[in-house]
Amino acid sequence: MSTKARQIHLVSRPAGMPTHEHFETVEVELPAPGDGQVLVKNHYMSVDPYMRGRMRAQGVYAEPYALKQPMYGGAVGEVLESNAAGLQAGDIVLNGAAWQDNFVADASTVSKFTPFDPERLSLYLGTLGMPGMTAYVGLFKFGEPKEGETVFVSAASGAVGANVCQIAKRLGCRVVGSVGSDAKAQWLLDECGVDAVINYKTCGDLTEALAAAAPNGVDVYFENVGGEHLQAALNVMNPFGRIAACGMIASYNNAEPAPGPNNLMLIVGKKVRINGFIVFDHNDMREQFLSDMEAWVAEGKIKTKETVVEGLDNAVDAFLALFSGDNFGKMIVKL
Ligand code: NAP
Ligand code: FER
Repeated sequence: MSTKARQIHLVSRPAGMPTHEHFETVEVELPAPGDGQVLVKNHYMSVDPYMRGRMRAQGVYAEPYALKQPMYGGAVGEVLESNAAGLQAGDIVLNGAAWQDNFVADASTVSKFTPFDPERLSLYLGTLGMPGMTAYVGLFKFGEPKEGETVFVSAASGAVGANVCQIAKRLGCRVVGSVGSDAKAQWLLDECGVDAVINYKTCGDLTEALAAAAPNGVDVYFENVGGEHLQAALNVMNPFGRIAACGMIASYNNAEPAPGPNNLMLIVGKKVRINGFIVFDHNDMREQFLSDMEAWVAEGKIKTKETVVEGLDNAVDAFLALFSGDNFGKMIVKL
């Protein structure tokens, strides 16, 4: 029996903010799974900021998306048919075949897992998946916060940021977040125990707002945004501060490079350490991450927030929402 699949392809490379013209929905007929292959139906797919980088012709770390091919990324699905040892219909698998509702692939490209709560599969694309692990790796390996220190987090209510804030609180840090809406700020204060939150859209001068929110200075900056946020963080940073450079989303859609922060020399006098990192290089921490985070989520010690958009037809809009802040918490597409 053949199965149809719908896929979203990148058809041209955007220079600035992508629009629907850069994407196309394509229907294909899938072959029956061959030897060692599985047919999978995706239940949830992730949209993530890094996907914008893969739409460029030149990637730094990763291969660019090929034109007129399905894009890819994290997804959680269910095996419908298996021709592979160790997998059977009904198994839940993490896979890299986002932007498609159904797909056939070698069994080695999917990983079967046992969700801690089968009703909350999408958590494995957020707090219990790549973004949660990014928060964990970035904070522990590169931020190295100590009890009593101040941690500043930009895009603080997002998929990565909300986990950084809450892990840092668990470590006994003072946590200051920056977000783009009052509702996001209130959630961090009320539900996540964050000490102070700045709405960067309404706060006026960001350095002044940060200095007021972090009266003892900033010891660790978890960088998700770049630009003015990096400039303000450097201004308020304490000597021997650490910057975990996770991303700089404010610049991802720039057609031309934006001017840099004007105060980078502060890195020298303040002896600041800046560490860029990519989560995929740190699988050595995966087991520890999953056992800690599953326990913290199950015990309600880490709060999770998702924006769930329905249907593959809305996946492009879900992706674009990441750049206008229309997501609150992890952006998920339910297929
Ligand atoms: P997210 O925070 O869930 O969503 C993106 C958020 O960024 C938006 O909701 C918006 O929140 C904020 N934002 C967008 N444009 C902005 C701008 N111009 N200025 C300030 N804020 C802006 O996304 P995420 O998945 O957690 O990713 C967060 C960061 O981590 C990104 O930089 C991403 O590239 C990076 N990342 C890195 C790795 C790695 O391995 N290094 C892995 C995963 C993610 P507001 O409403 O608060 O503005
Ligand atoms: C991300 C932003 C950038 C990310 C990866 C990158 C996994 C990689 C950048 C590069 O290769 O230059 O959110 O997440």
